[in-house]
Amino acid sequence: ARATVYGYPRQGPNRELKKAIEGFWKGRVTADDLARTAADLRKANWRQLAEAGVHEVPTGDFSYYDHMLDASVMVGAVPERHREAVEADALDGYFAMARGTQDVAPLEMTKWFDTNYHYLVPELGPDTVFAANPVKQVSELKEALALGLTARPVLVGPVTYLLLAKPAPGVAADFSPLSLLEKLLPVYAEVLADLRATGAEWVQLDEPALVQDRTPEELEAAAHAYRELGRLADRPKLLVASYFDRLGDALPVLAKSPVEGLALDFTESAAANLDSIAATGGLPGKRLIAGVVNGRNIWINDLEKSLATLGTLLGLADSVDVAASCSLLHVPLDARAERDIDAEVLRWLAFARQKTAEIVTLAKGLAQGTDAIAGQLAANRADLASRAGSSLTHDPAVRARAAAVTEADTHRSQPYAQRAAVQRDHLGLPLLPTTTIGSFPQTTTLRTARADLRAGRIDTAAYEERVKAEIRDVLAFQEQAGIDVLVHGEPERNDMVQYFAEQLTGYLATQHGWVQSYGTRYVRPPVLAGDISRPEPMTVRWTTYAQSQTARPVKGMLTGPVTMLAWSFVRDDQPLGDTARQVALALRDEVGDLEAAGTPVIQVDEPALRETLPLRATDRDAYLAWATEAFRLSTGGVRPATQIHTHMCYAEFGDIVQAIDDIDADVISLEAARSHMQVAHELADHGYPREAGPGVYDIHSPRIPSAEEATALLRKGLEAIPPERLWVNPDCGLKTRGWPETRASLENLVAAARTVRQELPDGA
Ligand code: THG
Ligand code: ZN
Repeated sequence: ARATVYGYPRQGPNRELKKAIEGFWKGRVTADDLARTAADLRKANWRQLAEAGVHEVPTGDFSYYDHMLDASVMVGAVPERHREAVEADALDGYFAMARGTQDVAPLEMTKWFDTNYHYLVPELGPDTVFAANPVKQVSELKEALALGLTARPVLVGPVTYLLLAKPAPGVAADFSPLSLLEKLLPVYAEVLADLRATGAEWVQLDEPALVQDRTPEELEAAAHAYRELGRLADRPKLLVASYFDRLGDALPVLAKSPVEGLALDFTESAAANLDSIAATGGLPGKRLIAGVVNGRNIWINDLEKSLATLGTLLGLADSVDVAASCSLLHVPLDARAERDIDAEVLRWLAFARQKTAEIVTLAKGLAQGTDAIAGQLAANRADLASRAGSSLTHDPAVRARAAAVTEADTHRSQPYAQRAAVQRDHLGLPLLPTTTIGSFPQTTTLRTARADLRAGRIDTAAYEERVKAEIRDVLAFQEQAGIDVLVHGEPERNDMVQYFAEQLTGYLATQHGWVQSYGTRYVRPPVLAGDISRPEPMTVRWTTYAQSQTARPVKGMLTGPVTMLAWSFVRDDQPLGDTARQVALALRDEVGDLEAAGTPVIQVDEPALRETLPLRATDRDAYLAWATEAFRLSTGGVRPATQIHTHMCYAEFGDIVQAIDDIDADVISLEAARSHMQVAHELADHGYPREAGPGVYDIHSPRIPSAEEATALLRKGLEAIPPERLWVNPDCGLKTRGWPETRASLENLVAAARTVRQELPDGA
């Protein structure tokens, strides 16, 4: 048995890659210096893997921005609008595709399966002409071979590449990129031949799209693709990798194909994948790579359990190698870099470096027997016992409270129609009330103040004075602009998950735990490590301070339980629904305290509700059941007069309209400006009975929408949602925007609301 990985964090121990690329964009780093930094990082990663005992290192997984974008470049799928830039300069053209330029839009970005990584969506059409461009893959393979290592190039597989693509602008929406398979395969054949010629014995083709529900036609396309690639005379051995879920119906397809190896996820889907392998009569003659170490969470492996799985697999394939379930791109680099995490708790955590060591240990145990790894097994057993027995992971009070939750706790005391009338009287808002999503621009003054506080240059009192001054400014602007429901602007928050994680018991924050979100942007997901409780109110001071400064209603702002889970590393020792319930109860306390302090409107944001939807349709109902229950539990305890808002973004909502209904929020604001109010119609078609604010200002762009534009969008919104139930708001929070465009845009938004109010029959 050999140890291997599919991919490694790209950024470097101090995010050197981010700094070099952003420096290049600003003209402060030359293309040569960027290339040197990148090559040094790749070399350091390979050395680290090899020294840890990995037998076969990945190449081609590295990226300046995104591996799907790299795949588009490799097959020559450059959109028409970027061709000039790419021909003028390959690197500038690459970044033009990623980020756009003054004149051309970038490729669209979307989430990579159910991870927090985002990829750039290939744009294809019937006229797309593919052409092989293997230079990046070939040169990175040469670099690794030059170090004397055994290396396996990793490519996005042709089927996944096409299944994740979308019709280019101007191409019919029903165009199926998969229809291009016949044209794409010769390009892959050429790349494979070049990699073989360069010295690759094996090449890995990643096909994670095959773990999603696939039609018989799509499975036939996969069978065809690997029959054709298998038939090539001049090629390396092929390893088809799947991850993030079970292969299901795709497993027999790949098992019967001529590829020499398969890689499967044996973490959460171990039982299902084992059954499928047994049901197809094993994988005789094939190399199996068993992903037994979770590649997308940060807990140490249960080595004995993994060895048992590996032992079962031994008889089912020609050879069994050990890996993480997916690329280690999705976890931070090194847990040993953390200085603020308790030493006992640190032993429960495995980031990329620690996972690599686990993979090597398991491969050794499988090859030489458990005696060869007796020391590691004993240490692992002790660390697992420490975690299982810790008071952090088992707080009896939290558990008792979660167990005592009743059905009634998850429902408002009055049905929507009744409480809506109470809220109308209580709030006295005009028709088409205006509001914002929550955050206002995070000024440099604020960031400086936070840095000064951390560095001890100012004390807490001085910092809080600056936050209060900012709140006063934000309120004064909103009053002057004529906004109806105000927010305090969230100047005290760094990140909408981290801010709460830092204040909840049971949650750990990391110092260096960066994970790539997209391009050069990284997040540090906090760790849901133990039972969650709220030692004291988290937001009440700021919200009540804001309310004390204005006569208009101020909205309290919280992050919902599902998003807290989605943007954190979650516990693997209890069902997600249990963790969600604990977080929901902590939030319920906060909601109750806000209400008691006189907050008339409370918003609980769930931007991630759609993104955590399971990949397989059969798993979705169970997810939506606990997710919607957690939201209702966090908000269900308030009086009828208290208005609960929520906000969702980053997603197409069509397939979760029922869940949006089931969370029973009184008002929802949604991203809609770019989809021209389509979401308003989706809600209306569903018969959504509550109030909604489809965004009329696209905050993802520095463009200022004119009052006329916002007016037109509102009129469109009114075609779907009646005036008693339509709110007027931007698409999303304003923290990434500057003040000048925020000011102008919100003034236009209020003007639009006033214009459209006048057009209403009763001239409100
Ligand atoms: N918070 C968290 N997770 C998220 C988002 C978030 N996941 C989904 C989505 N939003 C991802 N979007 C972004 C947007 C900006 C940045 C990262 C992810 C970003 N990061 C800074 C950087 O890399 O320079 C670092 C931020 C920091 O210092 O914490 O700009 O909103 N949790
Ligand atoms: Zn948003």
